[in-house]
Amino acid sequence: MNIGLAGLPMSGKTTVFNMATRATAQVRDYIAQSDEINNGQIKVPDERIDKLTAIYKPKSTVYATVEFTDIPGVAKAQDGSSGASFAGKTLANIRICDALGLVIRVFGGETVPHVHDRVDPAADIEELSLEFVCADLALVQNKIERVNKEMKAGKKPELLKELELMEKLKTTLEAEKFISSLTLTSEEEALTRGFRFLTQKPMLAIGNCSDDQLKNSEDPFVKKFLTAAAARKWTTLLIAAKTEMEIASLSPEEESAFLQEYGISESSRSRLLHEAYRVLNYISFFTVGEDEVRAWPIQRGFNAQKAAGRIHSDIERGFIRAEVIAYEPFMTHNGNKAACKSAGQMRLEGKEYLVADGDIIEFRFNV
Ligand SMILES: Nc1nc2c(ncn2[C@@H]2O[C@H](COP(=O)(O)OP(=O)(O)OP(=O)(O)O)[C@@H](O)[C@H]2O)c(=O)[nH]1
Ligand SMILES: [Mg+2]
Repeated sequence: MNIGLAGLPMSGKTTVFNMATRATAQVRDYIAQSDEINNGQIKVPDERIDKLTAIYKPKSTVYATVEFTDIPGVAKAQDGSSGASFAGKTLANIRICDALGLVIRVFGGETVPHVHDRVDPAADIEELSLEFVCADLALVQNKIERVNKEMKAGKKPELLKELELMEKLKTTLEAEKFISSLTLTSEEEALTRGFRFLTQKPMLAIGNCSDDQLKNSEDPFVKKFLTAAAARKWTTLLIAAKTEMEIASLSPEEESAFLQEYGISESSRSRLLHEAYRVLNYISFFTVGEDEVRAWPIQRGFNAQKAAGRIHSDIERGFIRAEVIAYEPFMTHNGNKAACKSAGQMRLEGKEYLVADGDIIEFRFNV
């Protein structure tokens, strides 16, 4: 799962990236035209995995991971306009991500330049949204033209369906609404998949603010950010990225001591990861054993066979059944499978079983 950090230049994307991944990528203090992309993997903290590890003492423990991509806010420079509209390359980089963390500037502009020489989170959100809408609209219009051409060569019912869908998307986008605001049938959903529409992606709006703003819910910029993001129905997260980036350079022990001292229960990194997981509608199932305790991230709604495919395509192909124990009873029996089984807590599930968050699973398969 890949989360793209996108936003206007100088909104703090690289700072958020460093904070999230404990990396030390170069942040900037001037508006530049660079297309350097940063990538980083980060494990998703999960105390259930910690507890399972304590029981099994396995040779290795594997947490679920999330990949962050820091996409620079490269503007269209060629036409000399002062607008921050994205270059095609930036859009292409955003398009390949599974979800977007939109980094919106909420912090002040005294020392750090802003592309438009102002700090206005609501206007930035509108600018970004419009940018995404226009990019998707261009794809839709293109597709409509192509389908129309094909229809001339011979009407086909499936083309008609596609055309109807594209017209629906066009109307939505022309009203500056996101494709994600539409309720699509699973057939329509499948038809849109290949396009990787920007306005169809799960979005998390990250308001990058100062320490003071973080503590002050009455701050006008914070309010503006929250209102504008709510109007778009986005999940929001306020982060003081610069401070958090500095904290992220501490060792994990120093970090937790620091957080405790400041009365912060959860670091922003961990909040960011949890929110990302939620926005993406991801859950984890677990496999346990003396060799390995491991979390496997899957989208909610995966059936047992599809979930098996996360581990190996052979297990998916040769799927026979899944032995499933829910997390809670598993822990009540101290992680003892035999005890769970005799207590009637182990279920034998078939291919179509919908995997639940925290399921401990052992797959039986034959290839
Ligand atoms: N005061 C303050 N400054 C910040 C904050 N976050 C980032 N900055 C500063 O803003 C400048 C730009 O930060 P970056 O993280 O490089 O911004 P970016 O969005 O990656 O910029 P581009 O890659 O050029 O699009 C740097 O000088 C940061 O130190 C913040 O929360 N508060
Ligand atoms: Mg950057």
